[in-house]
Amino acid sequence: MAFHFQVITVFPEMIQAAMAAGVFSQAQKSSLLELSCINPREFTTDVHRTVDDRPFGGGDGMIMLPEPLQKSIEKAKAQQPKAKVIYLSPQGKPLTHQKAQALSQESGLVLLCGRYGGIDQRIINQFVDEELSTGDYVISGGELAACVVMDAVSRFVPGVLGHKDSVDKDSFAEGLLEHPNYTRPREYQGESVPEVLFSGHHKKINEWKELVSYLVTLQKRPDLIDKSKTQKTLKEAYKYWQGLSPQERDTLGLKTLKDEDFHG
Ligand code: 9D3
Repeated sequence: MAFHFQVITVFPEMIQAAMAAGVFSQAQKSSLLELSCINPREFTTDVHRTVDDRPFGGGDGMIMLPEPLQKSIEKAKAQQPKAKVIYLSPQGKPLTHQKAQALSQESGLVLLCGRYGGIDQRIINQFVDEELSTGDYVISGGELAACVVMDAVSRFVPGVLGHKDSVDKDSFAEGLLEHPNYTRPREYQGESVPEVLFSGHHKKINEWKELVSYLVTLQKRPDLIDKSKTQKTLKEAYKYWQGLSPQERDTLGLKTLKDEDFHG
């Protein structure tokens, strides 16, 4: 059975457009994934098809009415009784690699998108299993966040990624950022591809990738170093970095790594 994403949104065309390219779209065609949208406007009865109203007590922004949302959730649940209901909101926990992987173990998800100033709290209380955010910044609604969740989760659904692109090798699986990559030509604008990559010595190449990953992470996201369970020690990375020329450091993208970064 395909993993079924059901998105509740007043902008279904935004969802369909965003998911119409790349691996997600291919996986839909091969029936590994299913995507459907439910528009709360279907469940309005007035001529204006109203889905929102002013907040009680005043304040900026309109709030989405509970009834069209409840009916949308009930329609989704009628198709997938066991699916988790996730509300995309700035108040949610930020999505992580671990969370995306855990959600891929479900049989499907109902993703509820708010617009305007959010939704009536009673819908969250009565129907939402989990609240998720994409990060600590404001976007205009839940739709782009739902697309981010679907993209990240679907990568863990068996068969969605070709065997050539494995999720286990993704940088966040290891807790570190990825090493730099190079393709032809071997020399470009005065910069040469690191010699080790031509050695054909796969053990050596993998050790190099791990070391450079560690250094890139130390430079760009030192906060990740503490959380990662990498075997590579700070000392080993420092020794390797000290042996590099300024040109070699530039080519590895390590321009701004400083001696102090190893001692903090
Ligand atoms: C008007 C005051 N805003 C307080 C922060 C309320 C507000 C409600 C709804 C602000 C933005 C939104 C729309 N954003 C989302 O629905 C959203 C979101 C986000 O803004 N940031 C990160 N992740 C997400 S997931 C959904």
